[in-house]
Amino acid sequence: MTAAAGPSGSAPLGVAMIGYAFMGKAHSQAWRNVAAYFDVPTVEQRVLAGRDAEQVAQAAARFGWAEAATDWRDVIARDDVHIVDICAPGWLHAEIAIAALEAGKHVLVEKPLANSLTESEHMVAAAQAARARGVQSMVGFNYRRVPALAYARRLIADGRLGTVRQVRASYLQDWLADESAPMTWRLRKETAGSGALGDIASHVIDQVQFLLGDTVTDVSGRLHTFVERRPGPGGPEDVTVDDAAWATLSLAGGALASVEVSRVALGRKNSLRIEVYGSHGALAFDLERLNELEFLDGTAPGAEQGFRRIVVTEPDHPYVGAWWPPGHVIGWEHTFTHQIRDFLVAIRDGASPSPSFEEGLRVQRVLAAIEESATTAKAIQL
Ligand code: SOE
Repeated sequence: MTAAAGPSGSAPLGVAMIGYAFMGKAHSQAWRNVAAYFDVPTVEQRVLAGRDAEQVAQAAARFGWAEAATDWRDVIARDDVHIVDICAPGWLHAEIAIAALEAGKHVLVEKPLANSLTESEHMVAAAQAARARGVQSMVGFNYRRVPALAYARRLIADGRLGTVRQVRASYLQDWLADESAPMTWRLRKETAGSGALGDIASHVIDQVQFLLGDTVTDVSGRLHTFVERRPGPGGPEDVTVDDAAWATLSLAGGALASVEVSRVALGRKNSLRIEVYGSHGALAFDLERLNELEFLDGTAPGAEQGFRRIVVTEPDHPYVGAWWPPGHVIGWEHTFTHQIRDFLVAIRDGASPSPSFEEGLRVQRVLAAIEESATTAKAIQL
């Protein structure tokens, strides 16, 4: 076990990224631009790792990485690498994250934390041992860094909604609506762990717990696979994960949440919607209008009540003061820059970044309970 790797003096922190597909691309742009907008330690994008030598070299050149490598083990052994950002698929998270933490590297890992509870528990143990040596770790639930959602959390924490009673949350996509969409690693249980559940309900569950500052205690769930076979390279293959998932969640503070996620909701491309209803106010958010938050102040005179649209681009809204003047909107990719900003500030300050691996494990426990409830048709206590 190695103590936190750190550069000497004010030398830049060296970053390595493992994986260069969709999430690698999103994280790379954040590593490239974070220091231009936020006051963070200087970083250098030292090395990008992936299996295919030619493709990883091309991705490294395009995404701003100084070097490319084909073995992540060589990368985490390097003395000039202080941070490892894991954007590889979920079945690789545990092995890479644990090895990197043991080598003294700070670790950012894409969500969900892992594909199984056992792997997640091992990752938490490694993160706790590493934390004691000053080595930090974080899970990439990027929607926590949407300014409107971070602001919604602030309003809820400040009591502007009174007692939160009810949350309605959905995350709908349609990239699997077409029955001829081919098999991928995301549709096999052994590589993805689960389907829409782990991929997008994980975001929703994290968001519900984040917004309310609360934890799920009880779960009822249902899963469904609408398209059971899809074309593979050698002919049709069985889909072994869910296309859609539903759950009702009880939270320790007394609120109830409904969750609905799907990858076959025709016409919905990446639609994350969240509504929160309290005794004195309510909020609504829609990712397709991510600069906006609807807020209803239930204490206003009845004749004046109604949802008002807050454009979350004022300098005192979370994160946005670093970007453009009020009203100059930001996009989905900014959430990754904010995430890396928070991670780097925590590393600089020797603080534990959030969401921690423990918070990631809490989400995994809810996912596992939804699966168990779907199989047993019973509510599951956490
Ligand atoms: C695919 O469904 C996906 O890319 C998720 O894996 C991401 O976490 C989500 O932000 C967008 O959709």
